[in-house]
Amino acid sequence: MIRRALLVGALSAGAALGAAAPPLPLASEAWIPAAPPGARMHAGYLLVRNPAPVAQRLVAVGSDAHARVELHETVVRDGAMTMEQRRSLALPARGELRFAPGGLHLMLLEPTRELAPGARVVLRLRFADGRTLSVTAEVRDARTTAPHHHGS
Ligand SMILES: [Cu+2]
Repeated sequence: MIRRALLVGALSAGAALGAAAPPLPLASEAWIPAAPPGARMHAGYLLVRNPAPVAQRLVAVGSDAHARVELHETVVRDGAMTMEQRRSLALPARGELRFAPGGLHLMLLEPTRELAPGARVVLRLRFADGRTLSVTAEVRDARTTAPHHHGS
């Protein structure tokens, strides 16, 4: 009886270990609108998908071309468009997190090298469970790839 109980215990520990490591989220469509030379910040856009049946949480992003990265959301407050920082973002089970112009974006601050169109930047996403995911973003001329809502 004791031997059987131990075996059941070992099996459930194994199942718990498996459940703790769901498939890693997938990142794609990563791009950075080119900014004027000398710009001190860039926006970053991408799509993050979660194939797992459990929710994830994006807690930090790093860039190989910026000193720091913040998670921002563009919102309208008192009739004015403004950006708010998010400390982390929920990634629903089997859902997605879309960073796109006018909404969620990465705020890439203090570039450490010049980013002309065509340049590549490696973004590293870190999740609440400690796992990380890297994706390469291409710098693109924003005027030809996305509608610009500031006019002119
Ligand atoms: Cu921002």
